[in-house]
Amino acid sequence: MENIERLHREARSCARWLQGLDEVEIVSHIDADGLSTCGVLVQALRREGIAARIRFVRNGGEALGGPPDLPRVFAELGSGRLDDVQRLPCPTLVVDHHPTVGRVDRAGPHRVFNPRLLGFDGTQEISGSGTAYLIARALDAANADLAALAIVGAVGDRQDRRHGRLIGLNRTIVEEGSRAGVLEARVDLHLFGRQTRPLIRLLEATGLDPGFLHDLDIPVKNGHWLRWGDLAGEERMRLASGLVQWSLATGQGAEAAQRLLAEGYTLPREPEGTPFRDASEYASLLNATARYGEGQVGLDLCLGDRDGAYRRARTLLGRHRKNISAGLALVHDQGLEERSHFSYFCAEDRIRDTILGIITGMALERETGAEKPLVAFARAPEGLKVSARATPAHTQRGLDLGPALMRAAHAVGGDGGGHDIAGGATIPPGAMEEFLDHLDREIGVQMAG
Ligand SMILES: [Mn+2]
Repeated sequence: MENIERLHREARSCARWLQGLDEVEIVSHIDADGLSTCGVLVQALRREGIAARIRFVRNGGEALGGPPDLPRVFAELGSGRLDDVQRLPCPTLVVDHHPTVGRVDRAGPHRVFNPRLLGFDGTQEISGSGTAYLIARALDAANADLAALAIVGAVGDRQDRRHGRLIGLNRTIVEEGSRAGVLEARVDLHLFGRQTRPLIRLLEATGLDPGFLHDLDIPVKNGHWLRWGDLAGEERMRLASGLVQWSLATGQGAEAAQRLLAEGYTLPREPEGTPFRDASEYASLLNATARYGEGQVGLDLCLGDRDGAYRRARTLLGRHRKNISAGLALVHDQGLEERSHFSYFCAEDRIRDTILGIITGMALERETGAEKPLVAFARAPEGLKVSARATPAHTQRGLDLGPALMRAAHAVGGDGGGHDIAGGATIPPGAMEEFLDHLDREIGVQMAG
């Protein structure tokens, strides 16, 4: 049962816990949501005069290391290893939305703030950054401006995808951000790059050529290549309905057509024509930083640097995009292997482990038509990295990737977990075949039940 009053009470209690400190160490996860979580926390803490040291980590295991001389805040991780976290000699606060493993110790010096523990859906309704935002708001109502960054994290976690809009606690954050003048939500063409990409590039993602725009009498150039935001309202309507009709006419189904139109989130205080103005593009820019070992660049963006950090991030984004298309090409050329309940591929060292999840998600849509969940492997410093992605249709048939990955990983001496539609694991280098057997059995049991 969702318990909103208790959630806010716990947020206030965490706020008081933080207010009693002079300095904390924040260990931050390295995806867009992790960085946004960290960004919300750092800004809220600075406004309270609390200093924050930051460490970027790849997983919960790394977050457990480090010197225990400061109270430690876990930003968007830690839930999967509560017993280990609560054994640390320093006081800790876990701010997270991932499924919890282990018991919450309410007597000791440790705090766990995770909306899942109060019945909220951490996969669809609230992200790590949204969870951090609840604490920021409890610290000071003036922190409502941080709603914009909270929504960047939610969109980074693709929490808007299942319903075509953000729902639940995220919806409340959108409303608070709108009232604070930092967010606008409106139904829009759902193609990536609305703020920054020329229309003809935007269309490439659908497989259409520029002739399509010509047929609809949509201008593509006016001194410079026109972007979506440059079109008049009536032209946008014409293009959007043209795309929906095309989608239906080519037999992609009503669902695909509907996906073309979805709610988008604009950050009106950010400069036009920059990725910061669109939550989805902003999240992508963040992903291009910390996943390549440059977490500080991403955090600086979250803290408002639109100068040096932005220049660096643009270079990183170029590389990130190349890596993603190379990764997708690899999956396409190599093809997928089949198990009873999922497809899989092993990239060895040809896909960087930190972007394996992104590529797996995109390949799921492109390669399989999403008939089965997709599992991917790549070499990582600590073993073999596993990423798995599924669709809402799979979860409706009983699939829950997080627990399946955790059990299969534990069976081969690794560790894993995650959400129902997205999860990961790390296993010993030689354990792939054995892991595949376990995972097939686990998912088979879920889908049968
Ligand atoms: Mn997240």
